[in-house]
Amino acid sequence: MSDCIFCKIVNKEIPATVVYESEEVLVFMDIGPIIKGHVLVIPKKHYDPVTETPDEILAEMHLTAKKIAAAQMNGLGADGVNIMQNNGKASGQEVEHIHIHVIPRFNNDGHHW
Ligand code: DGP
Repeated sequence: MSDCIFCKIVNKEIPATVVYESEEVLVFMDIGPIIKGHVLVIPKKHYDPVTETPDEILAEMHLTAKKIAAAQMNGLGADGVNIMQNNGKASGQEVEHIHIHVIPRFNNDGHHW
């Protein structure tokens, strides 16, 4: 989609700090991290919301989120990880290109939802 900010990141029309990439998905640092290390997993192809996203894409996104979570816990030393995905303005979704937030959490990091 031409006016989608995440499609622009996929197409390298705007910069992002990419940390992982496969044929189907891209993982990059969130521009406004809740905690240092907060990343987003997106499909390279535009889908939204979750109910319109093919099962195989959701599977790849979630398996990628699992890999990132392992890296955050084993590499970054996170004590826990939030994995979340918003759908619709009522849920807090701002960017209408499906994405999974993967957020490392640390004991007493001070963040409360
Ligand atoms: P959500 O509220 O679930 O739609 O989350 C959207 C996230 O996308 C939010 O945490 C901030 C992030 N974001 C928005 N615009 C950009 C951008 O241009 N670059 C990057 N890296 N992240 C962005």
